[in-house]
Amino acid sequence: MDYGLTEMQVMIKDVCRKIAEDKIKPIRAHYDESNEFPHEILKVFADADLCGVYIEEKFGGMGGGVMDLAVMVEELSKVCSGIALALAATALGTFPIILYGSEEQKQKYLTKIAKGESLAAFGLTEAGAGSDAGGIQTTAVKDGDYFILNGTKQWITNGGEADIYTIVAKTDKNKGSRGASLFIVDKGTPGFEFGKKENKMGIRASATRELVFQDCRVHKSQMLGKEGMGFLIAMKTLDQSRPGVAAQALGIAAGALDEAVRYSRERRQFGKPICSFQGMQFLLADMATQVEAARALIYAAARHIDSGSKDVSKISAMAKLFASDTAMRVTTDAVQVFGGYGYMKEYPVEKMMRDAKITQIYEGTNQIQREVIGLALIKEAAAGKLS
Ligand code: COS
Repeated sequence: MDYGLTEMQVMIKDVCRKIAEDKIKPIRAHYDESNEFPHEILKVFADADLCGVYIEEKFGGMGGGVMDLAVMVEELSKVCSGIALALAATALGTFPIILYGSEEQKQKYLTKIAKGESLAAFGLTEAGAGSDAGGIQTTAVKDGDYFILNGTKQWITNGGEADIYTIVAKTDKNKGSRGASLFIVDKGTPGFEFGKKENKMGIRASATRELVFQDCRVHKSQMLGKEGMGFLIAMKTLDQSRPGVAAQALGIAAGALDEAVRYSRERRQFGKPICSFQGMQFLLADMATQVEAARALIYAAARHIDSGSKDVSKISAMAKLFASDTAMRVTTDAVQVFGGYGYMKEYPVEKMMRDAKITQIYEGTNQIQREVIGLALIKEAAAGKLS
């Protein structure tokens, strides 16, 4: 189907498909089993110029946007969303710099990310602050030209592997969400250590780790935007990044659909391929329809964001909500198509089902996405806007 992709997006898709088939497929089961980070693939991504598809050309990127990122993440996630996440989570950690970085900050950090020299990570979540992002307890107390960070961030994707961390911390505990600020913290800064590495259900090739700040001194030049803007920057970052999670979910669903269709043509029961049974055809038809609907919504959301519109929260949340629910349904059905074999680790669909689950949870649970959508609808109605 023609999705109206630009020449560059077609090229990104082709390059990613080749990398996914030739380089990722042979190693995905190993990294899923071992729970190790796939360092070997990072050079492949860098050599293919994939690390900067969404970064401005003047900082060494390809000059693309959220749509280009979505195309890349979808294609890589068809084969392994855990490995693809090294790039997708870097985008999440990089968006605050793209959105609010000074020219100097962009020059210093975006160039390294675009070249593939550094991964990035975003540090918002804490043990007691997940959906309630405004409830973070990490503090950044001013001390002359420095801020002193104390606190622990939890479940940080690329934690330990990234060199660049965008961290949300409270600079004024009395001001609620307006008392948060955002800092770029380099790996190796004294007082910044890594804690527990998580042992997860899915996306096991991705590193998920605690970030521990103990009297960590960060120069004021590392602040993004102005003091007190941290929560706003975090929310705007999530508006940009959620279509990326949606694309990851779409890739997982599309990958599972491909596996299911292929298997249904090979597997014979009652003397014929199982795809010749109408029950199987209906199941595959529903899976394929949901995948196309998710793709249409994600591409619409990504293109809307890239158009420069300020009004992006609702469509971004819709894309993430719909695509991640689709991924869960489609991967569950793919396991069903494989029957008993689908439940076994020799076949890829059980991994896809495990990987799909996180997309309903991270970067805002789907309950939070519904809240964002619902509030936007009410605001639009109050402003007299009709759908
Ligand atoms: N864009 C711009 N501004 C936004 C915004 C957005 N997307 N979302 C909220 N804001 C603003 C609000 O307009 C409000 O501004 P004022 O102080 O001027 O009124 C301020 O931010 C606080 O917003 P709100 O009162 O809605 O904050 P809540 O604490 O109720 O939280 C939700 C809102 C639940 C939407 C937010 O906490 C959230 O997104 N949580 C999920 C976090 C998440 O995704 N975590 C996953 C980990 S990150 S990988």
